[in-house]
Amino acid sequence: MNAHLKEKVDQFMAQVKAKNQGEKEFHQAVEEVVESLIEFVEENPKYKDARILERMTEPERVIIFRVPWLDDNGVTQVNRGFRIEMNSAIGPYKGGLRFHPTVNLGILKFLAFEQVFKNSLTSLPLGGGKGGSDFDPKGKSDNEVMKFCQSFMTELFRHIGPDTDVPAGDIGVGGREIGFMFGQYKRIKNEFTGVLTGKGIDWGGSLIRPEATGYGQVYFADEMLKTRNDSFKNKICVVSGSGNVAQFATEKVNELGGKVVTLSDSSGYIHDPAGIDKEKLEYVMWLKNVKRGRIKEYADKYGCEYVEGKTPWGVKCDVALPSATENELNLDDAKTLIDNGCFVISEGANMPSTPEAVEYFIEKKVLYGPGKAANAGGVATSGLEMSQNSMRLPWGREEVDGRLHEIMINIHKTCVKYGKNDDGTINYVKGANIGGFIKVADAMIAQGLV
Ligand code: NDP
Ligand code: 2IT
Repeated sequence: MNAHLKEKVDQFMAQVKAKNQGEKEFHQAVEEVVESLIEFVEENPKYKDARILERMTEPERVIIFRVPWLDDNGVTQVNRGFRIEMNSAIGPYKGGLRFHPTVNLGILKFLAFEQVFKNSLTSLPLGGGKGGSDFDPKGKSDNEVMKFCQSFMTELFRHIGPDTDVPAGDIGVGGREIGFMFGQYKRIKNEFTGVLTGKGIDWGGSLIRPEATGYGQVYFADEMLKTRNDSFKNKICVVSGSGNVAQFATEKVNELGGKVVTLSDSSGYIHDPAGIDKEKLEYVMWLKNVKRGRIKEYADKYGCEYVEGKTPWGVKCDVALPSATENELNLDDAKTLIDNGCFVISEGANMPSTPEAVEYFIEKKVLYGPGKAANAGGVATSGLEMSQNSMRLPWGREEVDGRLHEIMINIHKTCVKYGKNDDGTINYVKGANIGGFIKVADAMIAQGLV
């Protein structure tokens, strides 16, 4: 970037930081996008004159509320609830809810900001939002989780709706939590509508929604591999996390002939050089979704290595699939991965790589698919769930999976269109940011000063 553009970015970021103090993940997400877009915006005065970047970095609405609930000992607990309604230029606000003790305003604003670009890339009519709470589901009984979810929805219900804002899952929010929240919404409103996605299959959910983020992440990686006439066949893959995204990324890698050798949680990682096959993955799903245990138990059961307190990036691989959380992969990890021969990174998590790691991947010209492109399959399939809810007509598994696959192929095409370098390599970060921006920006201009 030349000095003039760098100065523009610095000026813009100084304002963002002054207005959003202490929200470091939000600053990080905005800076990456603005660095990608500044040249494009400078070259297209309509965006500059309408101050689109200034408007896109200001949420349309932020809701913060108290969530009181009674634990199993009859003791009153108080958590904080949030919903960031970031941008509704191209559709109702759409994005997940995260329940994790680290949740705060800055984290949710970064996630909501990323969501706007991601949702635009899906080509479906979805605006961007995100929400959640600092509630920690770990160690809570089903009854406590239900009490919390009911209290959370008792306030959230008045701000959402099938044509207004449609939340879904994220970290700490899966089928169980969506069920409790949907039940409470329906009870308060006396309406059975598609107000949440990720619902159970017998009550308005879509087939393939649970699988969609991990499957999409692997479909995207597969498209990147194809640009080098390569495939997943016999590729060694390192996956972080062991939740929803990691589980179904592993399933799809196995289907495409690759081998996943690691999984992790916030305590450490397991390394199974023999590969996490179908049967072992079934055990992981039971361990994490039913027993709600720790990944260490996998190593105890299958007699493989468990490394406490570390991320898996030191394990030699061809493909890395970060699928746990933000900033889980730093510059040292990026160097280690590439030194070990890794040449594909497809992000299932949101912003898992630090800015220095991203810069290194781009400099080394490896196949690096940023989260807002690579993990868009989840929200895209949520969009398909909304369509089915509106029609009151469910699609079959193959129909949904086929649409998901096609959407991921098209997102890859968009990244190529806007991110192709002069030497023919692809900067997927630039491609995703410009590709996601244009539709939202043009819609904002068409709708006037809103
Ligand atoms: P889950 O709650 O199902 O799983 C999260 C996994 O990540 C767990 O293994 C968890 O370990 C680990 N993890 C969470 N926080 C941390 C942390 N601070 N440090 C280390 N490990 C951590 O969530 P999902 O699989 O749904 O989400 C994973 C990522 O994918 C997130 O970044 C999310 O935003 C993103 N994403 C999710 C989508 C979806 O459809 N679910 C769609 C698009 C992106 P532990 O159990 O120890 O906490
Ligand atoms: O980060 C994400 O895209 C999600 N957590 C999924 C959002 C959704 O509405 O399905």
